[in-house]
Amino acid sequence: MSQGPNERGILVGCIQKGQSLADLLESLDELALLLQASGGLAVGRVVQTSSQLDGATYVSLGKVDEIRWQIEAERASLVVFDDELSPAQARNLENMLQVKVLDRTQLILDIFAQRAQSKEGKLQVELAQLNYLLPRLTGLGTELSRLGGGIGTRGPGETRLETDRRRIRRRIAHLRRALDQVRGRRSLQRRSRRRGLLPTVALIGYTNSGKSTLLNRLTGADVFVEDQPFATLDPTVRRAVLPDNRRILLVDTVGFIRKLPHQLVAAFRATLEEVVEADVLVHVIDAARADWEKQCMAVVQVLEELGAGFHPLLTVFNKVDLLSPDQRARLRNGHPDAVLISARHGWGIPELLDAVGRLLPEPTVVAAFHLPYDRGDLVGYLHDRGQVLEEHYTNQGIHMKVIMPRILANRLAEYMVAGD
Ligand SMILES: Nc1nc2c(ncn2[C@@H]2O[C@H](COP(=O)(O)OP(=O)(O)OP(=O)(O)O)[C@@H](O)[C@H]2O)c(=O)[nH]1
Ligand SMILES: [Mg+2]
Repeated sequence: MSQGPNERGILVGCIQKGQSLADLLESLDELALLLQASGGLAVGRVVQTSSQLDGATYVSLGKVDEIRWQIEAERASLVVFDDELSPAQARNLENMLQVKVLDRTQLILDIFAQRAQSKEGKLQVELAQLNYLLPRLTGLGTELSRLGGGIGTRGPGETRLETDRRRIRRRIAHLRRALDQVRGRRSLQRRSRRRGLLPTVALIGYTNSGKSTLLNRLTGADVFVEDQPFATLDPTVRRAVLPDNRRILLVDTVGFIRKLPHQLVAAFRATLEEVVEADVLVHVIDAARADWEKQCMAVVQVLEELGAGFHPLLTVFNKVDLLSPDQRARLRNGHPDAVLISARHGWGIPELLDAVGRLLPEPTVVAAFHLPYDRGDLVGYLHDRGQVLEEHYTNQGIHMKVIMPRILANRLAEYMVAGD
């Protein structure tokens, strides 16, 4: 089977409503990187700027001719569309072009299929792939077998092509059950971590922004770092210590991307629960990219989709070693609440940790106090700063039991008595 390294692909993009040509070209640059990450090579581009789309082929018939011409000129074996194709469109295009036709979603799924390491990650990707393929199955299977394997056919791949829908449905049901089991175990693990009462900080951000580099820098971990999208798929959890000696758990997560396929957001929901359940999110931005603002918006959108839009969030501009002093000053002035760092060189790390510490919820304790009557002033203070559970006036003094921030309780250590 032609598992081509450097399978040669033609990229196709259409200007969407409200999109500029520059936006589209950026999106195609990213598509080229995705193709590269899945083992292929972008050898040509076709861009449709007019709105004369054809329902049956997505692009106009004139553009289909142009794609065919480029396939021949560049000896391409693959066409990748930047937008999601309907099952019928993919089928029509494949029949007309006689090469494999993929869309961005399938390409991302393919990369995920190659990279997933954990059992859960593998199950999630296969489930997402099958769910994506199921409606696209009629006839397509035989077409694809004829057109060979490689990009877009990995993962459940070859066996899928020969199976019928019924068997795929059975497989989907099986995957769901297996995932439920794995997830049950994971949430148990998470809960036992919770019991350790360590606050959790999740590193999130666009793919390739430097999250894993930062995790390694902060914890001395050795997480896989690479200049390519989706180096990280499975969340990694490590301990770290803040300057005030508070211990935290740091979670490295899968990177976000524009047009992140819904199937994947859904499939990775369990993994991304690490994000949703985190106490603080650290949004790592690649400040050296001209389009960091757009990447930022894509991240915020996914966060909202996950229901984590209102989490305490620290914005971190990474890779500032690649910026000029002027550019750095502009970022700093424009975003006074953000922290500028270079994960690679270790710049700005103490500031980052301080800022994280300020966002963490204050740990609270239940403390019991015995106050002599000459410190009656503290009664009001405890009512102000904590939630008073008990208050008794005795011959020896005032007994109080209060839920309050640990740091304040410690200041009154001389009046503290062993709680019950
Ligand atoms: N110049 C520079 N490069 C950096 C810095 N931080 C990370 N990089 C590089 O950026 C690339 C991506 O880094 P990763 O840490 O893998 O990024 P990530 O956000 O974990 O990426 P995914 O896991 O793919 O989402 C690597 O080539 C890093 O060496 C930095 O501060 N400065
Ligand atoms: Mg990573």
